Amino acid sequence: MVDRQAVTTALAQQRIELPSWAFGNSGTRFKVFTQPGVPRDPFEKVADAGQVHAFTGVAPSIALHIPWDSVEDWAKLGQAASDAGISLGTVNANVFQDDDYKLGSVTNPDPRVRRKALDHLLACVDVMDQTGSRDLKLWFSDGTNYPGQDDIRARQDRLAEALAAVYARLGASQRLILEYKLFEPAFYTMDVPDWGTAYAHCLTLGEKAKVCVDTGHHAPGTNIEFIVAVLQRAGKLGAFDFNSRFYADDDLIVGAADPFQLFRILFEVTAAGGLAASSEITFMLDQCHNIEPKIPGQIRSVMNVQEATAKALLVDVDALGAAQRAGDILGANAVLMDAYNTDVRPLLAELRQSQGLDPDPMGAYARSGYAERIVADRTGGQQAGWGA
Ligand code: PSV
Ligand code: MN
Ligand code: MN
Repeated sequence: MVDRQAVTTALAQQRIELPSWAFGNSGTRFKVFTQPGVPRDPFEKVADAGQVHAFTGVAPSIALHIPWDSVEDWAKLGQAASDAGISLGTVNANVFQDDDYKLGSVTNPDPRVRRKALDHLLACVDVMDQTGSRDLKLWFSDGTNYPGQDDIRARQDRLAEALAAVYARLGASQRLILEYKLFEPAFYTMDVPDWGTAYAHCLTLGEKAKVCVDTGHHAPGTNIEFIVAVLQRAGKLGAFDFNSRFYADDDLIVGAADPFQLFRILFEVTAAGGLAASSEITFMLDQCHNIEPKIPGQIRSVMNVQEATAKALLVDVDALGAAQRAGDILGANAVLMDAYNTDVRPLLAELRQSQGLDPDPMGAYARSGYAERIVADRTGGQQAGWGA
């Protein structure tokens, strides 16, 4: 039997972190479509993220990308976040935008470029000291395009050296979260292409190093929930970058392309206690809203994660375990599918009402007038980061 009260409590405690870059203009390499009212600076991104939390109640922090979100006075940005009802979260480093990084950042054959990249990563930890952020999320665009272009093993050595230097700089409660990606921008080898490579580096580094699973960073057909289960079992699942993909790293709204996959992932997480108060998994979105409005896009994303989580929590794990032990393949599968096929929207609407929120976050935001206000107040909105 599923304990409904426990499900509601777990859902009420869920925390989803929003990416600052979701609020800025974004696009593909073909075109960035600008939208009226988008934030002109990090303060306005924080304000917009606060709206998502105000209407969903489960998105109380915003991840920053440095230098896209760099400000003179971090305390002031922290204050703006707290005024908006949220806090500053994960710091994402950026060692992929400078011309210097053509042949890589921390794995670049040129020691000068490697030093520059490492200095940026260390500067990000300085930022974390000021923002109170726990996590430094590292994604490297480093890799090669052609066989023979560089020495694969030497690049791993350079990567290990840089990671060790960053790890040594972390404070007692800070963590290094290493993100992997199969391909793009490098097309022959990425230096951190998969969870195995990320896991191996994190294992060498130590307890404070964990892996980030970006759901868009795998080959089509990859069983992501298996990766999640293995990492979580090893105590190495640090964070998610949630998004949807139809083809590659599409960064579309999470749960839009394959809600069943999202459910399967979240079932592995919840079944292994990943939603418990003691869990240290950060549930972050990593998305871009190229053509749809951004704040509603984020609200929808948060709701999609909530719905998949609710379904995952509704799995009758006792019945599932009994069926598994009995070798009842179809019975076990039916237990899982029963939960997945449950309409959890009424349950979530009730939960919101019990928290003093509108049961319909999308409608409530649309009625709030915030969208019209920012269009009137803000001119010349900022690009999310790419090409800015
Ligand atoms: C890279 O594709 C990535 O997923 C990393 O998380 C980056 O930091 C993020 O996208 C934003 O560019
Ligand atoms: Mn990502
Ligand atoms: Mn990505």
